[in-house]
Amino acid sequence: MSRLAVVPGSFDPVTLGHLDVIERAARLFDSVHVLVVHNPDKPGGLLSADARAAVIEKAVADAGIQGRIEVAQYSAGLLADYCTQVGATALVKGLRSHTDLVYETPMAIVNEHLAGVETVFVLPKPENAQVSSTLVRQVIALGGDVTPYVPAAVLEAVRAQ
Ligand code: COD
Repeated sequence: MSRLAVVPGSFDPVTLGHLDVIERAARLFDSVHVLVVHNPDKPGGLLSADARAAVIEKAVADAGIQGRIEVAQYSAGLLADYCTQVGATALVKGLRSHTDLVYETPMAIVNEHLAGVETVFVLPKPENAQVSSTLVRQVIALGGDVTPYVPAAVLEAVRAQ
C-alpha cells in the first residue's frame, strides 16, 4: 500500500526548518503533499499563496527531493477534509519546542477523530530548530540578511518583489 503524507503550513516564507521537515517526511512516506494552508490567525504576510507554493517547488527541486513531492494550496476548510480527499495516511509536523507541542496536540487529536489521520512529529536538525517564518519576516522588514535561514528560492522571490 502506497502511503501519502501531508506536510501543511503557512510557509510565509518556507525556511530551512520547513525544508528539513519536508525531507524527513519524504524519507518516511512514499509520497508527500506540501500544502500551503491559509491560517486565519496569521493575516497579511510576505508572499502571496501562489508565490509561497512556487518558492517551495523551486526549493525542493534545488534540494533534489522533488520526485515524490507535490505542492498544493488549500483554503477551502478543514485540514482533515483535505486528508480524506487525497487519501493521506498522516500529517507530518515539525516540533521546535514544547510550545509547538502544546499548540499541535489538540489539532492532532481532532484530526485523528475527524479523519482517522495520524499526526507524525519530527524534530529538525539543531541548527534549524530556532528558525521561524516570523523571525525571517522580521529580519527582512528591518533590512537584515536571511541567507542562513531560508532556501535560495526565497531570496530570489524577495528580491523580485
Ligand atoms: N523546525 C521544525 N519545524 C518547523 C520549523 C522549524 N524551524 N518551523 C516551522 N515548523 C513547523 C511548525 O511547527 C508547523 O508544524 C509547520 O512547520 C508549519 O509551520 P508554519 O508556521 O508555516 O505554519 P502554521 O504554524 O501557521 O500552521 C498552519 C496550519 C494551517 C498547518 C495549522 O494552523 C493547522 O494545522 N491548522 C489546522 C486547521 C484545521 O483544520 N483546524 C481544525 C481542527 S484541527
